[in-house]
Amino acid sequence: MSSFLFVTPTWDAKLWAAEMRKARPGLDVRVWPEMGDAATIDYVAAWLPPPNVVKSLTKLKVIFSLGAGVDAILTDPTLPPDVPIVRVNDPDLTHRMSEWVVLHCLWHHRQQRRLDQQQREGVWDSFATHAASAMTVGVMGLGVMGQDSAKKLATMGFKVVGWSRTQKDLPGVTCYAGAAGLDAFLGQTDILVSLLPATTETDGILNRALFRKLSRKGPFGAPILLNAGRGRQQVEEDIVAALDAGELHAATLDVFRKEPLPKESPLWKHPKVTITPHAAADSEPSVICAYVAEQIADYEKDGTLRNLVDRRRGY
Ligand code: NDP
Ligand code: OXD
Repeated sequence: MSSFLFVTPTWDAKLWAAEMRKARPGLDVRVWPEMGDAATIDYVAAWLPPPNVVKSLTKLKVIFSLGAGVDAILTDPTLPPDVPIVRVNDPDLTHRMSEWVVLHCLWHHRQQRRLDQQQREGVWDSFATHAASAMTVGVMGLGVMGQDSAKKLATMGFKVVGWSRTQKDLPGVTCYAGAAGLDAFLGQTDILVSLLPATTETDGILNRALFRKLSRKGPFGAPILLNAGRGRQQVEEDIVAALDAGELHAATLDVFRKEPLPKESPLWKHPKVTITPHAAADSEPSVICAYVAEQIADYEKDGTLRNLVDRRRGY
């Protein structure tokens, strides 16, 4: 019988363990810190593991990230270097993210904040609106999440451009890649959506200098920012300053440098900011456990693992 350990100090690991037992009956599922003999554990699923815990599992075969993002695992400096890391790539998570992206693009495009204000004030003003095709949405990160969002945004009628590390070819999406393609991508973008992973290269990429390169030809005269990638990508003081200076029209932020977002952050009460609490794409325990169970079954059959993390790239 194989053994499996959850190491999730900030999540409800007992709930996850119950789902894992349902997904793979017969698996010996344990929850850190009550892990028994560390040398008997074959698999670990982790989110923000404390240092030396994963390292202590001397017979470990696979590390599973409980999220699509792996920064919460790679921050452990004591991680054993040779154990493969598998991340989540599941349609349920992807579709949830696309819902968030499409919702917030439409929310800004259809000026819902203004309509809510009008309702509060009892004002009937059917102001002129514009077609989705008047806006270009620029998706940073054309991986699993970015590609699905880009496709759905194009279906809604938005013009869509995308940017990634390596060149992509996607129907209906003009694709740019790398440092050489960044300015051309930004220059067309009226709504910037970040679905990038947190890496040393993407740290702080959403800053004021970048915002100044975005298009000002859209219907609102200034660009809109959406970030559901990771908070480390955004310079929060720059977002506030750019909004106050009219260099950004509005922002929807799901991720923050510090989570939960501290009470004193000016983002909470900023009139041009919409906040969601790292909930763009919720990890549904039953779905993620079924995905992990399937990977274990394939691995135990013939050694196959899918959606492996490239540690050097950082995602
Ligand atoms: P993928 O690994 O499939 O895609 C990442 C994309 O980012 C790839 O297209 C990659 O380019 C691109 N990229 C990485 N580094 C750079 C760079 N330096 N310059 C340009 N492009 C770059 O990840 P997913 O789509 O599955 O997920 C993306 C991120 O979304 C996760 O890492 C996580 O941080 C976040 N996330 C947030 C959630 C939330 O609820 N807020 C939920 C789930 C995920 P290339 O294809 O060329 O390698
Ligand atoms: C993820 C997340 O990476 O929930 O899956 O942020």
